[in-house]
Amino acid sequence: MKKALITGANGQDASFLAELLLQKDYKVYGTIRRNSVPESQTTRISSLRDDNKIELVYADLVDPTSVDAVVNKIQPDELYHLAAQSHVRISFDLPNYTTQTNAIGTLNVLEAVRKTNKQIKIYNAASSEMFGNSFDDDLFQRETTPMHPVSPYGCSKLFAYNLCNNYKQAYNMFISSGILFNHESYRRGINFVTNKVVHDAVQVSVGKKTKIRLGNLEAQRDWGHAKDYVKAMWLMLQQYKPDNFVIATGETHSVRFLVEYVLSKLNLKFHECVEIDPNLFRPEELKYLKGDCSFARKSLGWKPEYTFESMIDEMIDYWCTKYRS
Ligand code: G4F
Repeated sequence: MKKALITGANGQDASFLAELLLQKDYKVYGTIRRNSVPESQTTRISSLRDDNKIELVYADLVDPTSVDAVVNKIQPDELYHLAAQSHVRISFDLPNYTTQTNAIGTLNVLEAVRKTNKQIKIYNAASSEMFGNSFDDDLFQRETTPMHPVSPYGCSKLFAYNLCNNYKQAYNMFISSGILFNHESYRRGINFVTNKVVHDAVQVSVGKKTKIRLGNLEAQRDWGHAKDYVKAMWLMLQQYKPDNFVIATGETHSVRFLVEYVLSKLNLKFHECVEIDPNLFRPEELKYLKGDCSFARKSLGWKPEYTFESMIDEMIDYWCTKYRS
């Protein structure tokens, strides 16, 4: 039985990945941090936890002794490094914490593996936020597009990405980074724009709320489904040699389009319920993302199954079931 260790076990991606790995008969371990409200700490994996399908261990990325201890104790075949401070807007409020967690935290993971067993295969969660406002002449971002991040989050992820490339070469380690574009689902935190719009719009439709407060509506994103994207993570670690892969849909939509789509599905009027809140704008904004995942399609045989519409429709159904029953 293969052993997988997932850092950041309660995240959206970790929950889908754990389910996938369990279907594939892995023994799955996940790290969680100490939290003053433990009862909300494992909400996304509560069913896996209740059935003892996932084993949780305490570790904090910024505490290297804890990371070393966990890697040493579990000796996984595959390590999926997903834990991060993943909110871009919040990274401007918590730049030091974001950098410590995402950049130095990744260093701590790499060092733990290097010292324990260099045969452990590592998946590193990189991000399209690393590109910043940079794209190729054909308006796509791909593995070779220059990276000029525009947020503390993006900078921290680029540090981690470069470090992974360095450790791969210097120590001959198996480290693959997935440059994942935005990926969503009903399990997304409701302070990310897709789930916020759907959640709040459903609340407006049932009279629990009157307004949806939003920031920049003109930003464009390439939104895919997290369930599709965790399949790509697993495929990356089944290859003969490590590499870095853009994972995206190749379609882009503005936040405005997302809002209009959701409101039309719920028969709500834009001018009646959307309010712009200047506090939700970022000091610097990444304006446009559209990923070319040809390399992943060709070498991993990966492609997204969900469309933008089927993903958002699933999210609408989820929140309608919750609030209308
Ligand atoms: O949903 P978002 O917060 O996602 P963002 O910033 O693109 O980052 C996500 O994707 C990255 C991949 O590129 C990940 F690495 C990262 O961890 C995260 O998962 O915002 C999307 C867009 C932005 O342009 C933002 O300015 O929506 C705009 N927006 C407008 N109003 C809003 C809001 N974003 C949020 N979170 N909340 C708003 O009210």
